[in-house]
Amino acid sequence: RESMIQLAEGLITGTVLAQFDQLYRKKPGMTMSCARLPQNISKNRYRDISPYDATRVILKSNEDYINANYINMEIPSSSIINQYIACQGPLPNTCPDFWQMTWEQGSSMVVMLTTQVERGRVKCHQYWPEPSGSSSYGNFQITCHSEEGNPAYVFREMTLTNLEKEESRQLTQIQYIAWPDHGVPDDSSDFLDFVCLVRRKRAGREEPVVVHCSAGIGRTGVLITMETAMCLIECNQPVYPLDIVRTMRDQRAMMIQTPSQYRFVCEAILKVYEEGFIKPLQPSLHK
Ligand code: PTR
Ligand code: PTR
Repeated sequence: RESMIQLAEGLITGTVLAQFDQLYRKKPGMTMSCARLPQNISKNRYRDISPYDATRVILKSNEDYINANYINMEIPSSSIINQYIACQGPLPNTCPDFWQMTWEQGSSMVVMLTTQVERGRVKCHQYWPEPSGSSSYGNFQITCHSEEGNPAYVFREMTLTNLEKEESRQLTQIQYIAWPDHGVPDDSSDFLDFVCLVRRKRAGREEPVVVHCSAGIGRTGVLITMETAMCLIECNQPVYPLDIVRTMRDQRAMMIQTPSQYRFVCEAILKVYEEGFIKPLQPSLHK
């Protein structure tokens, strides 16, 4: 309750945004050398977005590089640690790496927060086949069984097969489509519904959820912040959004890109707290 009053006041007086502006975008002392190796340059979508060496996801092959970081968000006074892999939207030449990572990390859920093309610019390569189709990406075959959705998001059910091991896994991909990069979602209720969906789908899974947008920092950071805040509210813990952002940036640089994204997520957190948005999941816990 205290932390929520602080947040509400901070939004009015502007201190919330001022603190966000002052926070480091990259944790001091963290290196990002692997991203700059000559053989890895073509595997980065953006020149200015690199993963920390210390927390990067390492592929189990000679060419072990992918632009992705582990992000672990611990919920104090509970046994919950929400695990994520935050990564860039796959490029044509990194689709096999993306599926290899997803396979090796045991993930069965991919959250996508971009569309393939925004304002005429390619933001993410389509790394899956059309519904009822199959495609191969290196050692992996993906079959897409179904696709359904509404104007805000799309659900796809897929099978991921490791062709070498002849093993398969079911995988769900949820794509949020109403959210341009550097911007905020068109509608905060749709967005909160979407985050609740991610939470429900995650329930009972230990493995990291793979989250990506185009660069894997702005929108990905907003989603992880929101899910973390929802968890904290459910567990009756104080919510300090700036601490959440710092914890994320200690694991992947630049998480949450713009002040307006930060403001959006802070307002959404207040909305969840005040309106009990997550009631269907955990009735009366935060009353
Ligand atoms: N620093 C960015 C760049 O590398 O060009 C600037 C940029 C701005 C990049 C916006 C992409 C942007 O997305 P869009 O043009 O689709 O808004
Ligand atoms: N060079 C780009 C820029 O600074 O605009 C990199 C970039 C692109 C950063 C997209 C963030 C972006 O948004 P998101 O992480 O939400 O895809």
